Amino acid sequence: MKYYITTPIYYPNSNPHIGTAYTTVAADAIARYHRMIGDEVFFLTGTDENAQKVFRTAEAEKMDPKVYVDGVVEGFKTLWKALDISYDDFIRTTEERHHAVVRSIFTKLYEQGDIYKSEYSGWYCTPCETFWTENKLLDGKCPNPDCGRPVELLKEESYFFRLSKYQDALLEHIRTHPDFIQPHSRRNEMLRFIEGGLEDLCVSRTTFEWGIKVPFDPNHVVYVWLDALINYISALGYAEGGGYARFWPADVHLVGKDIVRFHAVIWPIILMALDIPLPKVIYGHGWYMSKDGGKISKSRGNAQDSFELIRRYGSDALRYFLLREMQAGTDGAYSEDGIVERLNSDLANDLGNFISRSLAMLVKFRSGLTPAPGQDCPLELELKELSKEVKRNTERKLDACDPAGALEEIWRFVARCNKYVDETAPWALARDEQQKERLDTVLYTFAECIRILAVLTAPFMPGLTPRICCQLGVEESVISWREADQWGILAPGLAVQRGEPLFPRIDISEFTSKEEPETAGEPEFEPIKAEIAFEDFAKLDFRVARIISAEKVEKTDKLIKLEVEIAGVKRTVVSGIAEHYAPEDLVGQRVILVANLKPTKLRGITSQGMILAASHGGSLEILTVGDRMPGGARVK
Ligand code: ME8
Repeated sequence: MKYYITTPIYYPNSNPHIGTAYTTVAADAIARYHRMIGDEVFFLTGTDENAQKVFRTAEAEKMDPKVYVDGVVEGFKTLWKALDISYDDFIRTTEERHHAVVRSIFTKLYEQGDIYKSEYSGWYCTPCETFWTENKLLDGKCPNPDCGRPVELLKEESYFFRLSKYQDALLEHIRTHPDFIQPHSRRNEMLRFIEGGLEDLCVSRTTFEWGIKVPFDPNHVVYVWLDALINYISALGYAEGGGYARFWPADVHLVGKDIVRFHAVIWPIILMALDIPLPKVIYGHGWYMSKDGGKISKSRGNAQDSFELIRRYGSDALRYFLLREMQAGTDGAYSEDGIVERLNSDLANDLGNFISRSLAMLVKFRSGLTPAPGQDCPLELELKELSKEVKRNTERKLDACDPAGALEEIWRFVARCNKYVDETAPWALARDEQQKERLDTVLYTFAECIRILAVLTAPFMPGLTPRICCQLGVEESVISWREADQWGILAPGLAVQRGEPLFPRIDISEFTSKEEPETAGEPEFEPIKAEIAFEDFAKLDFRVARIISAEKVEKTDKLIKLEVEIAGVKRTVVSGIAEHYAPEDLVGQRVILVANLKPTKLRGITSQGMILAASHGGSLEILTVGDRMPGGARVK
């Protein structure tokens, strides 16, 4: 079977955050599950770069827009790597492969009369990249409940797309395909919206040049949503590409509830007009909300740095939290305390503890070798029954794009495993020679439960699988979804080992404590150097430099190679900060660079400048400025 799943392509006008991470991690878990059941999977993500708001942000940063988006896109890719996202393709809408498809589709729709030229007179919300008619505005502002920002008046010649012509066909499709828009509450919203009547959509702009030019009328650039939605087929090489023939239609477009309307109205109508099949499912999940009830978003400034969260809790625990806390059909509550709570209770207490105590007993009572089991008793039969039920339900939940529901099921099995340990009390069996065979059965069952848990958790926490396999003394090839409810898979005689705790408990105050550390043995300050003349100081040129990428210099402990941007120009700088910063924590930071220092070679790399850092008593902190300052700004 083939399986094609997509995330939205995100605007690279700011770095990714926990919200964008949620959709990507959820799509990743579903894609991984489908690979495990043997499907041929295509998992697509990417960035939506031709938006006016992206252009405006670059302009505000005084940067060439392409240089700007290149830097932000690197940040997306670095985060996806840190979160173990297994995408098969990353499409950028500035790529020619995408432009060519958009141009040909726009021309085709024009030639067949579905796009026509007229004049647009109305309002536009740039943050939402949405056209609004006067009567839809709320107090003269954007009516989107998450936005409410000022709109701009537009009066320009534009091309229009005949949405109205396809209104009835779309309604018919939604009514006859009950699973097309999910969850069903969103389907009902969409039906009501379409029944209210569709107006033709303005699909070109003339007041700026950033974007894809209309091929037969280059004063116009294609409206960003028309352009963006086409990514789902341009990435497959539409219309001739083998990927298109193999994978279209998509099985699921996973999106946030904010953009269901674009996917459930504009996208199907484009496809209908092109006479190609519609995607099978558009799933609109809820939002992660902060404690104060606002949506987590870059513009609200309430998004925590995802790299820092990964550094603190690990990619698996962050993935687990994100997937577990967003219940189907509702919004999810985001807080760092919430991550710690899930980590300490579900991961450390329930899962980690079961694995570590059962392995400890295998080590203690059977010298770490899995015994051959004897006869099953009702307790084992009950576990076996439950494993079948849990596997079935997990599959059902993942088919319904509900990773939280799937994890809830899996944790029913975790809870049962812990109860099994208490009920069988192996420590008591070990004291009775008559119970040797019973103890063998119980200990073997422990090992099988651990294997089953390694299988079931693999799509959600891919970093955990090899760690469990290592403790269990098996190759990763033993991780087979088909065998998640089969028993007797592990050969007796495996050498298990009790390794590091899989999820050490975390004390949140470690990260939130404001208390100063003990002051005993204060380090000494370096003496101040000899005076210099102002003219000497004035020779130094300090600039804000935005870090685009960072990587450790191979075979060194201290050096990091940075790519920085100053006034739209890239430079390489080698800095001795590797003992204090992980490379991924540096991307996106705006540091202070001594910009006119003579280049020097470090480990064969030419370093063009030096970044400033404060250091005292063995700790070091780089000097940074906030994002109001573009790369290239003078520091005096
Ligand atoms: O809308 N909680 O891009 P975008 C959960 N480029 N998910 C969230 C979230 C939150 N607080 N915040 C964002 C666009 N998301 C267009 C898409 S597709 C052809 C074009 C996720 O960068 C969620 O998936 O604004 C949402 O739909 C998406 O990020 C919006 O990303």
